[in-house]
Amino acid sequence: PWEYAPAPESREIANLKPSYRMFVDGEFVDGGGEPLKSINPATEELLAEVSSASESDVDIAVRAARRAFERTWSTMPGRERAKYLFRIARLIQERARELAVLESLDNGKPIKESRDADIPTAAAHFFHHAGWADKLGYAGYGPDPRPLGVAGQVIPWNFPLLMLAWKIAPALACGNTVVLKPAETTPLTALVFAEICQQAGLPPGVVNILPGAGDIGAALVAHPGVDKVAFTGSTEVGKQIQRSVAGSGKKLTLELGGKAANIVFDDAPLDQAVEGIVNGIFFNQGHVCCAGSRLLVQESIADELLEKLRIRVRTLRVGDPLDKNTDVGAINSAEQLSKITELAASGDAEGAERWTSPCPLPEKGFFFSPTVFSGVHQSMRIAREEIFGPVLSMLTFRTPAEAIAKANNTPYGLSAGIWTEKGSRILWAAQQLRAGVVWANTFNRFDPTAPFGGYQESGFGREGGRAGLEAYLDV
Ligand code: TXE
Repeated sequence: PWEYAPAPESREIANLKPSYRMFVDGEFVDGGGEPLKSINPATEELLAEVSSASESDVDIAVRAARRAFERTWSTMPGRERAKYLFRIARLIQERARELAVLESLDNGKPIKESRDADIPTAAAHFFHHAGWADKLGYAGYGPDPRPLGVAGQVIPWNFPLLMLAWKIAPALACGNTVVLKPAETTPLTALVFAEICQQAGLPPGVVNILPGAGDIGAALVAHPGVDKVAFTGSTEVGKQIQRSVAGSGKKLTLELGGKAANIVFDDAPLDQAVEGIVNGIFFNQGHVCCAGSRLLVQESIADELLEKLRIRVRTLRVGDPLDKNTDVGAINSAEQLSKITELAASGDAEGAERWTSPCPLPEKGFFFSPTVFSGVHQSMRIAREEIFGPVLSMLTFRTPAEAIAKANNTPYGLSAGIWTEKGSRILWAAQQLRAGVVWANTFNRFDPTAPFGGYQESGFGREGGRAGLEAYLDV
């Protein structure tokens, strides 16, 4: 086993403090809620105490955001707003190492992912939207699209800083102000982002960060001073939020769960497909809303592909998130670990064949072995429910039409993948698949210029690109 031996300097690099405060109206202040304890999921050690908001803090923050909207941010020319966004992007780059280590400590994700994916993509999001701030008249929404007002934003724990960037960058570019609630298990990088806002000289109240649990998220989205609600998280909470804002006139976007199909045809380049399958389900421990959690393989190549896949998964190193060679880090919380364990057990009970990676797991911390289920049928829970962990369910198909029918047999519709040499089949499948994103001969690729979002119970609205601006403009 790779023993977890956190380099003492990791806390220093992350500039970890024993306690963090919430950020309201340009100041770090104590909240009226019960403080949160942020745990390192790889060691179960306490990282920091984080002051959390009460309902009256939500009110104070929304009022601060309203004042900032009316007095400074919405009346400022777009080219001036752009300068702040560029500054924020540059500061994320300058503090990238600190942010990456802190993200891995707080979330459990491998450092190579926070270093190469989360933090640079968050910076890219601010660069991209800085470029829009003075060009909104060319976005295709008329010459003078207006901001909506105060955005109440609630984000999950799987990509803490990146989800913040997806939410805050477009909101600010369009002239809105923000009150954002990070997830209760991963508030730390959001509070470093608040420092970055101060460093960038952002006017007070434009960005407010309120750590707290679900009740604070509920109070935020229900607050009458909020004009726009943006949520990423579970489908269950998304439905509650949709009910809560119904009839209020608030604009709403929801980015919820998924159960994506990754479809491999018999003419696919198999070694390349194996890399895409592994990346599709084991990236970020499978805590990815668009994870390729259902592998659909053409029957004639199923045995060969499964063998290649097992050989590849054997090489994945599971363990210390701060080790640069780690491929699969820690599960974010004990709750998520028990959800994954329970769903995987249902796969055994329903007759699927479980194969797990032989890589030993660290003794402490929340870890789950990379797992591949074969012999999976569509009726099984592991084929229908979002597991949100490193668990792949393999099904087979005979014809392209059957592949599409199985891929679409889900209440979700966030993403899909297709592996084939045939360009015509890619175009056909992309039209047939009910998914917001379809990747061809690749998986889990993100870019701020590309709109991301779902169909059906995966939510509605798009984030990124020109389409993403629509959520923050009165067009
Ligand atoms: O999600 P929640 P959880 C899925 C995934 C996972 C499951 C449960 O399947 O296993 O959801 O995760 C805040 N009003 N996804 O329990 O509860 C909460 O504080 C307003 C998919 O963590 O939805 C947090 O900030 N806000 C997903 C955020 O919502 C509320 C990412 C997400 O937490 C609230 C995460 C309420 N009533 C989980 N209750 C994705 N789409 O990527 C909670 N929150």
